[in-house]
Amino acid sequence: MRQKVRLFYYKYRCVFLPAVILIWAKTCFSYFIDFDLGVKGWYQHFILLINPMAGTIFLLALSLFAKNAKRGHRYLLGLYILSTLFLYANVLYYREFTDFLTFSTILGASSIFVGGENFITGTIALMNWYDLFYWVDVPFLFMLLRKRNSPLAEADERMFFSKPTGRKALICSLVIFLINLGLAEISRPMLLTRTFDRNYIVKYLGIPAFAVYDGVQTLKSAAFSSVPEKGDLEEVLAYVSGNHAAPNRKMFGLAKGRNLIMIHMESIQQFLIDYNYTDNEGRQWEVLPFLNELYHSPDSISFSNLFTQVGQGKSSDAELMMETSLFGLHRGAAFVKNADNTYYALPHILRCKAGYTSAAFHGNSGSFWNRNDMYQHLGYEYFFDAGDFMLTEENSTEYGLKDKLFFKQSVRYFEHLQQPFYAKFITLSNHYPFPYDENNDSFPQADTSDDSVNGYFATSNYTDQALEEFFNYLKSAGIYENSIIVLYGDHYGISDSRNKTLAPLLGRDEDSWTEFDDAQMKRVPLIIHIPGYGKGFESDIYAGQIDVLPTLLHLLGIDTQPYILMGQDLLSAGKKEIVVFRNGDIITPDYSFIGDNVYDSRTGDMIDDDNEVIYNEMEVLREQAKEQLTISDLILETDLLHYYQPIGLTPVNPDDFDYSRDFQRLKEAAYRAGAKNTSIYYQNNLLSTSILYQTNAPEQQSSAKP
Ligand code: GP9
Ligand code: MN
Repeated sequence: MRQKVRLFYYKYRCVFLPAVILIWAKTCFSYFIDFDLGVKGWYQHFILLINPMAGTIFLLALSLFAKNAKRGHRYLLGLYILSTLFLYANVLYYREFTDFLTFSTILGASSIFVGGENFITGTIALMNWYDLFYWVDVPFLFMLLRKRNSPLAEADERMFFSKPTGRKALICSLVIFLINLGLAEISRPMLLTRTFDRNYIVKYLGIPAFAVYDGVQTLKSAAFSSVPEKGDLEEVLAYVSGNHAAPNRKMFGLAKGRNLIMIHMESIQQFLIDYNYTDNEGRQWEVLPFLNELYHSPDSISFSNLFTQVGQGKSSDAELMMETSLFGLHRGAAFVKNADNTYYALPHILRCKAGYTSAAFHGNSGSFWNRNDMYQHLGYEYFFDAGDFMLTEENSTEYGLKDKLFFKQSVRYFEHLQQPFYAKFITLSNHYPFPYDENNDSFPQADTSDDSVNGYFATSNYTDQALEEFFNYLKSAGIYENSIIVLYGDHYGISDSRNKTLAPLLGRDEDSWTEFDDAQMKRVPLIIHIPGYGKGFESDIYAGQIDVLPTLLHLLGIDTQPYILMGQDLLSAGKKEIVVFRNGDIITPDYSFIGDNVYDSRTGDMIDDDNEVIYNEMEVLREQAKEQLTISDLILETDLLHYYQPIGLTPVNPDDFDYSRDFQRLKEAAYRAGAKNTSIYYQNNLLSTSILYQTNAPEQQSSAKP
């Protein structure tokens, strides 16, 4: 027997097989350590273990076709490093986004990672010490392949690096893939045709197969994305009119004619509302004292069950939903992929229907998420980005100007807007990895094993302080009373993979934490603050960001019937209580359909899967959700709004807005208005109101560019 083994070894020793085994082992390591794929039972575990095989053999087998072993070894090493790099990039991406890399994300990366510095520091923050495991074998393989006269190299020369072996390896990978696919189909029928969730494809077929699948999908959408087919517009219009929820008469026009100030609060989650952090000495720290007061104010309509529905486009998806009532894409970001589409968005509707001036303010570079392009198409007349502010090393973070300075420096431009205006402010200090800021350390760091969880409360509190300062300014400059101020959290700060670390701080046991709990964490605050209203309330309606636009338009007295919107007015009696996530999961006040499982929304208990009545009922709702997502995708992918002009609106002309001349254009508008000038600056007798702005920011000596 020993002899036989020896003979076998001498005959088949080669570099190819250990290379395959090592990549397989690293992938399995990542499945268990880094990715949370929701694998259940021995059958799914078995599939998980075999799924990296086919793709790995296929890729590395390409090196076997080389002319000779020497060249083949070089190719093998190259492909080996490529596989490792691809796996590792997915690991890092997953740690932040709980998702896998897609071609669209990779292609759109330049707009996300402007300024290499953001990218490098953000990436380093995602690394762990045990990541060495992903790379430690590469130098060994390199050394092994350099030894040209080793027995391994000799065997490779003799029989492995040849076309017939290459062909055999490819066939072998194909057979393994078919077996893998067959086993996967048994566990999850129509895996490739039906799924909305990337997790499933990786769980059943592995990362390389997912990359191929995603590549095919991307090519398909590139090839078929141009124009709507006959009947598409009718289908969409029929859906929209069937989905329309008539406005609540008592609320319609409640804020008519007021300035609209929208505040996009980076990474603020609903669980922070009324939350106190308790430190090791037992002291309580209220994270959001100002927002809590605002949330419970009699002038506020606040929502306790409003969920973020963003996809890979994160912040930009939240903006898209808030301003167009369309969902982000299944893959990539519409802000990047569909920036040149026609939109009838909030700034444009307000301009056409009620003469509003519109401006967006953000302390990061305008190219991030391709905002400078997209905003023109959304109809923003002005966009003040990092280039319009004074950024110093001291007053900015990785993503741009710190919130307190951002609001303060914005005033210089803000006060020149003609009223009524729609102004949007996007905060950024509370962005992952929530770094400790020694200049702003009035709130303690939490004490868990994860630095980003530890910093989250302090950076959220910093944003809260910045908001309070901004509100104080609005009051002292006389803008507050005549405005409606809308604040929303854009998406999670603490990603699913970190929720278990957070659990004890929420009084929860990390071991009992489930995917249902992850879904609950997708609640974000929405506060509609109408100074002087006095009849505010907290609504517990189940809804999502997609529903905000029709709500706001109705409050501003604008009929939404002519528009193509996916959401429904949150204040309407006809609002359906269903939250649709981008991956097709749904939540209703009664049940939550997360992945393959249905949960009781009130208790979090999983419903037995032999309870056909509930499963069938939820399956029907999921189909409806899927229809809504498909309609929204169709609109974006075919640029459908280009073929539909709602009554009372003309299409946006993006070339009207030259953001490089914002300040001059503001002054030109003031000049044109003459005595009818309605800007705050004009009303303040041509004196800047900046002087009224009080901030305790230690970095405040920096000021806006003249
Ligand atoms: C930065 C910002 C962050 O400009 O809006 O976007 P996100 O990473 O949250 O999608
Ligand atoms: Mn964001």
